[in-house]
Amino acid sequence: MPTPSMEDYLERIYILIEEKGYARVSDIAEALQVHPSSVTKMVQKLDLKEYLVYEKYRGLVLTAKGKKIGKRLVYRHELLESFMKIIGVNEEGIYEDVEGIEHHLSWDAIDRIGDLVQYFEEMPERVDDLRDIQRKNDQENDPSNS
Ligand SMILES: [Mn+2]
Repeated sequence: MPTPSMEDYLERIYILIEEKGYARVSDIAEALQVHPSSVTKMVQKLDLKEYLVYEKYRGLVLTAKGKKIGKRLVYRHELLESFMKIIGVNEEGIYEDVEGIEHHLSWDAIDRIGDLVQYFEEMPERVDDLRDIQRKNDQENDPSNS
C-alpha cells in the first residue's frame, strides 16, 4: 500500500499525464508545491515500488499498477468532493477537507460513501430534505435566536 505522500504524488502524476500527456519533475514540484529534489527522491521510490518507470532524461511513465492506483486515487478525491458538496459543506473549504481525509479512509468506507452519493444523486429531493434539516439546525444554533 502506498503511503499518504506516495498517494499524493501518484494522484498528481496521473492527473498531469491525463491532462498534458506527460509529467515532468518540475510540473510535479509546482503542483505539489515541493522542491524538485523531493520529487526526484519520491519518483525514485515509486519506481522501486513499480508504480512507474523513471529515466532521468526521458521522464516517467506509470506502470499498469501505477495507472490503476492513480485512477482510483483521482476517483476517490472526486467522490469525496461530491460527498462534501452533497452534505452541504462550504465550497471554499471542500478541497482542503478532502486533502485532509482522503488518505485516512478504507476502501470499504469509500465504497459506502459512493453508495450514499449515488443515493442522493438518484433522489435529489433527499438533498432538499437534508437542506431543510440543516437550515433548522443552523437556526437553533444561532445565539441570536435564543
Ligand atoms: Mn487529493
